[in-house]
Amino acid sequence: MSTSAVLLMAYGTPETLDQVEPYFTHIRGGRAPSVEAVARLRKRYELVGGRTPLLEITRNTARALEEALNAHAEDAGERRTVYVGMKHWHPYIGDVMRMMAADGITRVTALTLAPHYSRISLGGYRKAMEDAQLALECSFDVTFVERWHAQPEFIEMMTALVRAGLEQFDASERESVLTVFSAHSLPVRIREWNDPYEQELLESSAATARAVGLADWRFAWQSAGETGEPWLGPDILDYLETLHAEGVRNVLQVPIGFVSEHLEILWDIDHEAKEKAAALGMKLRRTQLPNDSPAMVRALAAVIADAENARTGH
Ligand code: FEC
Repeated sequence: MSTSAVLLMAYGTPETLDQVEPYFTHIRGGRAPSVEAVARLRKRYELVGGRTPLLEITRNTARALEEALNAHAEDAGERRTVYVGMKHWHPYIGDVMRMMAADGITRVTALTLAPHYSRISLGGYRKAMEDAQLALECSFDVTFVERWHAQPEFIEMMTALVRAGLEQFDASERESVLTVFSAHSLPVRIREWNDPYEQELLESSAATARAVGLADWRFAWQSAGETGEPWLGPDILDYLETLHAEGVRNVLQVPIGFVSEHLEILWDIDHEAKEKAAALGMKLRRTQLPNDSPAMVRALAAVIADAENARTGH
């Protein structure tokens, strides 16, 4: 058995409605949310069917990625396992790293299902790994991929998704569709430490828009939290009003900051944004998510190959 492995990480999602409260508490770093906030969040999970497919998608992606990485392995010693670890719910990154240590893994390439870096989000995944190593009193040889938004295979995949997304509009509407890229908002204070998150999102959005050949495109934020501090804007719900005032009636939303279907897609876009657009007399459609598609697996395999070549100097 190989002593090298891949750790594929994602946000984490509660599997039952009763898990919503402890999950929310974990997201808030252990601070209990108010009863009302829990009830509001529980309602959102209820309205998307009780749970989201994030863990299942991540597991399917890991399986397909493992197959792709091992396609040319000549013996068991070269085969690599792809482990799945979550930041805010089971299977927690720390628990999975304990399992990896027990399996005799010593070298890890760690990759997150979030292509753009910010200290708040990617930094949190890195910290979970560091904390696990301290608790386990062991030191893996870790190659941590901080960002992969500029990976050519990622841009190619997004380009194909935008082209397919535009097909959802009638031929007569297509000329007038405005493409709006979006990502999870973060507190405005990230600007105080020159966090690259905004810049990286604009880079991947611009590269995709260029490849599709879009004459005009925009960027808006989504899913801001209610923490009492200002978050990056404009929020897509307000921005739809701005676009309406400009005369825009057809919008393709491209949630480029996300790669899997989960609450921020199934509720925030499919319910909130679509309802807001409909109330304004606008038509809003979104691109499909990469999920566990072959294009996604190709992109992740390319990211891993580049990271490992950089480590070994090839
Ligand atoms: O499907 C699911 O069950 C999981 C959906 C989910 C994803 C996700 C991704 C990101 N978040 C990011 C940042 C923050 C910050 C806070 C925050 C809060 C929440 C809450 C829920 C939630 N997030 Fe999330 N996020 C998902 C779900 N997120 C639920 C709590 C209720 C709410 O605010 O709506 C604020 C923390 C605080 O209160 O102190 C900050 C970022 C991402 C994208 C990167 C990634 O996927 O890791 C950034 C999926």
